[in-house]
Parts: sequence; C-alpha cells; structure tokens
Amino acid sequence: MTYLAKPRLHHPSLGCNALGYTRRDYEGRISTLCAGCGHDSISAAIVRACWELAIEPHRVAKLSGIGCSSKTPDYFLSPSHGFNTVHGRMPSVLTGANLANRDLLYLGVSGDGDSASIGIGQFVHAIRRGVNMVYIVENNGVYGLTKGQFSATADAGSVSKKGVVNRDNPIDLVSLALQLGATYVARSFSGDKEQLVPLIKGAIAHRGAAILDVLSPCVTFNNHAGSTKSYDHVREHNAAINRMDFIEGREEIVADYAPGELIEIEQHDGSRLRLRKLDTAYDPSDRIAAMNHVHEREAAGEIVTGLLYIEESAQDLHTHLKTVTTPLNALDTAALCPGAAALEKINATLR
Ligand SMILES: Cc1ncc(C[n+]2csc(CCOP(=O)(O)OP(=O)(O)O)c2C)c(N)n1
Ligand code: SF4
Ligand SMILES: [Mg+2]
Repeated sequence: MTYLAKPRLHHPSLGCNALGYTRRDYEGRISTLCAGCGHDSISAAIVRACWELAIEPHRVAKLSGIGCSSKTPDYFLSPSHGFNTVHGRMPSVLTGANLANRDLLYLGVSGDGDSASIGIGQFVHAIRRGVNMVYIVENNGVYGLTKGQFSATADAGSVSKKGVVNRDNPIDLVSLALQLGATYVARSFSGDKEQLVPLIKGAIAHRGAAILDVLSPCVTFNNHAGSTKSYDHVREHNAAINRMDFIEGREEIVADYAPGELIEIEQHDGSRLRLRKLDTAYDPSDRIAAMNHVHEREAAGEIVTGLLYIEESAQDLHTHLKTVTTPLNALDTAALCPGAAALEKINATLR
C-alpha cells in the first residue's frame, strides 16, 4: 500500500456524471506498481466503469487478497469500503460480507496466484455458490509480488526470467468458471479498455457471480540476459550504497482490434499473446457452446476475449439461502435475537 495521497485538486473542465462526481472522485492513491504494469490499466478501467455508471463510491466494498494485483484497490475508489485479506482468502471474506449486507456492490480483485494457486479452493466455492459479486482476476501468469515464480495459470512450456521451463499444465479460469456455474464469464486484456470497460459495467449490472479473467502483463520480469538494464547487470555494475531494486519503466501495452479479429501482442519480454475477440454473431447465452468455443480457440493457440457467457435471470446465494432482505446492521435487536421460544421452534424442526 502507498501512503502517497493524490492532491484533491482536479481540472475545472473535468466532466461530471449523473451524481455530479468527476472521475477524480473515483480514483485512489498514487500507484506504487511498476510503470507500465497491466494492473494499473485495469484500475483505470474500473474507475471509468464506476464513473460512467454513476456508482455511489460509498456503496462499493472492494476486497482483495495479497499480491501486486491485490494492492490495486488502494489505487481506485478511495471513498469505498476496503478489505485487504490474507493471500487467497478474499472470496470467503467477500461471501461473509455479502451475506451480512446485500446492499453493497462487492468488487473482488485478485491475482492468478491469489485465485488459481493458493486460493483455488476459495475461488471455486464462491463461484459455485453464486455469490453476487464482480470478481476480477488480474492474470499475468506469475507471482509478481514475490518476483516472478510461475503461477498456476502459466502455460506449459513458458520460460521464466531465470530460464526455467514450466512443465505443469495451466488452469484456465474462464473454463473453470463456466464449469462451476458462474452466470457471467468474460475475458479481456488490460490494454483494451474499449472492451474491458463495458465488460466491467456488465459485470456490475449482473446479479450473480461475475468472473472477469483479465490478461495483465507483468513488465518487470522481462530482463533478459545481455541486457544492460537487467536486474543482474545493474546489480553487478552497481557500487551499492544501499540495497535497492531498479525497475525499468515500460510503456503500457494497448490493443485496439475489432470483433472477430485476431491480434498478436508482443509483450516486453518478447513473448506473444494471440487474442481473438468474440465475433458480434457469437451467442453468449449457451454455456456448453461457450466451453467448446474456449477450448476450440485454445487448441488453435488463441486466447478468446469478450463476454463468453451470461445467464440473464441468474439467482444468487441470497435467493438460494432465502436470507432476510434487510442488511444485518439495519435489523433491530428483536429481529436479531428473537428469544428462547423461537430457538426452541427451530430446534424442534431439526429433531
Ligand atoms: C499465506 C501466504 N503464502 C505466501 C505468501 C507470499 N506471496 C505474496 S503475494 C504472492 C503471489 C502473488 O501472485 P498473484 O496473486 O498472481 O499477484 P501478482 O503479484 O502477480 O499481481 C505470494 C506467493 C503470502 N503473502 N501469504
Ligand atoms: S512486479 Fe509485475 S505485477 Fe508487480 S507491479 Fe511490477 S509489473 Fe506489476
Ligand atoms: Mg500474478
């Protein structure tokens, strides 16, 4: 987390949304992530989506685990409720908060390590329960915060900055989410805001478990051997007066491509992503077809992006559990503690 607050001033010409707020009102503190990190682009997309939808910031609860991605809630929606949980445990804290107060918008932000490695158990159960949430995985295939180990979404055959080849098969989070019954499933790329912002808005409007897998390049782990700007080179040629890491600033990778189109994106380390945007004729209402489509494109070496599946009339966990509609903090003592006779009645039904 950073302690660097942004100045409250904003340019007088900044537009206002329906609530009279500018985009500045939806921002957070100054990011401490590496320059060019895809996660910062996702934060900007969240700011834009919430501003355009005129979401009241104090009606949002943003929750995360641990990782560079999980630090990002500090960099957007300052006036919102925030909870930085233990690594991989965001979904259960979010589920509990949601059960206690259904009136907030629950925004879970996580990493591929946080969700697909240590937190995979929590990830799958929050989805299969249909918790009403927007769950964004900022997916870079590595544990960025702990210096670039492979995560469970890293492709088999990919090479780490140390030259280690990953032999394990990857977990595809959208396939998993589809199989587990998520009612809004999408994939996007951090550098494609024209696609990402509407997907976030759609997820916010959706009632049920909305999962967004957002490919988000980690720019730091691209320092190849021979580079005069690599960590090793800088350390070897540095007469250290204190121990520091040098993180070279990189340009944000952006992508602008049409529905149905395939583009190849070269990342900072030279690796290539082949993104295929869903065609406008694609029908996102068929779960089985969505699963097949993801696998077909994957077999062709492509990563399909866009809204893969939506169940418009989805029901959430509150419907399944028949919970009270009033948030627990708004119930009076008589409702919260109805007394021994009520307890006896419940116990009688269980005997
Ligand atoms: C219980 C626990 N185990 C391990 C760690 C160390 N750790 C911190 S962040 C992290 C991985 C983060 O990876 P990811 O979620 O992909 O986030 P990124 O930094 O790539 O955005 C690990 C293993 C921890 N903080 N807590
Ligand atoms: S280490 Fe990677 S994931 Fe973390 S802030 Fe830097 S670029 Fe982003
Ligand atoms: Mg990661």
